[in-house]
Amino acid sequence: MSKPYDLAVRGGTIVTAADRYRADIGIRDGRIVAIADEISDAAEEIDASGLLVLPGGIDAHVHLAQPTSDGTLMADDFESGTRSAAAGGNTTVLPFALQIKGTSLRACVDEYHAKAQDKCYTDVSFHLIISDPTPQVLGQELVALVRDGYTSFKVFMTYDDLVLNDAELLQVFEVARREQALVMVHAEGHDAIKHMTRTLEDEGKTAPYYHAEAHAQIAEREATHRAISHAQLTDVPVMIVHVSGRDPMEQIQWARKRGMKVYAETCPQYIALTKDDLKGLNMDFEGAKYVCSPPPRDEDSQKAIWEGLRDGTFDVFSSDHCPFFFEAKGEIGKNNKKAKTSFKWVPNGIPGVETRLPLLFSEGVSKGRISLERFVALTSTNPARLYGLYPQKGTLAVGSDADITLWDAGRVDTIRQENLNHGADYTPYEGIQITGWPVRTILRGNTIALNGKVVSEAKSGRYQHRQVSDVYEGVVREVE
Ligand code: DUC
Ligand code: ZN
Ligand code: ZN
Repeated sequence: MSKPYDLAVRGGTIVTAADRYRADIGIRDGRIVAIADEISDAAEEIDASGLLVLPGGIDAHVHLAQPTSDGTLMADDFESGTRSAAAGGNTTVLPFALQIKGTSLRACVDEYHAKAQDKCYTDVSFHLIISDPTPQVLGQELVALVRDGYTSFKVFMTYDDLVLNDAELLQVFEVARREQALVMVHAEGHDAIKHMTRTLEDEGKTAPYYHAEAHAQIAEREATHRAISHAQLTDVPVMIVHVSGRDPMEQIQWARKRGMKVYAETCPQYIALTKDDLKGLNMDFEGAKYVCSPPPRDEDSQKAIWEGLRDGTFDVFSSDHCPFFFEAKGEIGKNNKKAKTSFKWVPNGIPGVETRLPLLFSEGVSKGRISLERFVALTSTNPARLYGLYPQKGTLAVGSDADITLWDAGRVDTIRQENLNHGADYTPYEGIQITGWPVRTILRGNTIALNGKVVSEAKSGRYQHRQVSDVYEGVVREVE
């Protein structure tokens, strides 16, 4: 007679965003069907004794196989990017389907699906990027896409080929409110950055390090406030992504005190790097390895970010994985411009999907800065709630997908490029010692990664159509 469970995860300590307890998990047809003191009647068992049993990581901000304005190839496609994600303890990732200016949003989404088809080790779901909010896009395409389950989209306040002006931002926000989509905002002031870039170049300051000065925190603070003001005018919830330090955080706190629904994300680069990393070895091109936007700041900002991770200013901790080959950082393909002549040509972005969870676990949980429950909230439960995947994803409960990551809280190892699975040829986190590693990643009941390596032959990741974000229902935030 067949057994009641396909798989049992036995003997571990379950941790959710709300609690932790000792129990076994019973799984059938890819879902959790029982959580009990003892589950022994399974076709297969995984011994999790001595391990923590967490919901699979959800990385809500990654860039894979995304077209770039200068033709630079991203270092990860869906295959290598999701392999890397799985090895790093993730079961779902959310990359961006980017609208190329002058083209149909729907066509871009279809093309992006074609790139992902049969290539994914983890589950995936797409945010949209709106770069060209024409009446056709705002009135028809976006409305239909949100209704089809693309319930979040990103807008940019900088970059020549992506920036929306204030009138466009307001129009897009109106559509988001009407259709109940969550708007994600890249908040950096375009004109301020351009001005700073020109000034620095005129002074001969062209090394990668000056990227950090051009993308000043003041420009981020200003844009964050402007985005919040637009959200207030249009009465729409917003998510400020990749917040880098104290100044923009204060704007977010200012808005929340006034009852506004402003949500916030931060990333590993803002706890593990500073702008000094952009100096490289001696203000040389090595610094390009750390060029991302917003850039890493200083130690006071890192301190502020930790406060925000603890006190609930931040809802989500994502990687902003945006990988380029080091060589590509120095050589811009299509325009044949040499990035070595100015920081402004260096592609913005660094890899991090595989190291996000270990870095926050080690620097946060192992060092006593945040609790395990808060770790789960920031890296799995809140992303699931905010982006319409909960409770199918983001928790361990009867009825949820059996997306589970086992953690060895005592395992000590050092981040090394040679051990990573991403496509990039370097990691900005080389040499950082990590205490606490994901040792097994289980997607819908099947082990996809073991000890940092993908073990499943099948690329069994599925596309996830999403529900409306919980922000339209009410509460997301759980604060310690
Ligand atoms: N914004 C991102 O979200 N990722 C990489 C580059 C950028 O500007
Ligand atoms: Zn961005
Ligand atoms: Zn990003």
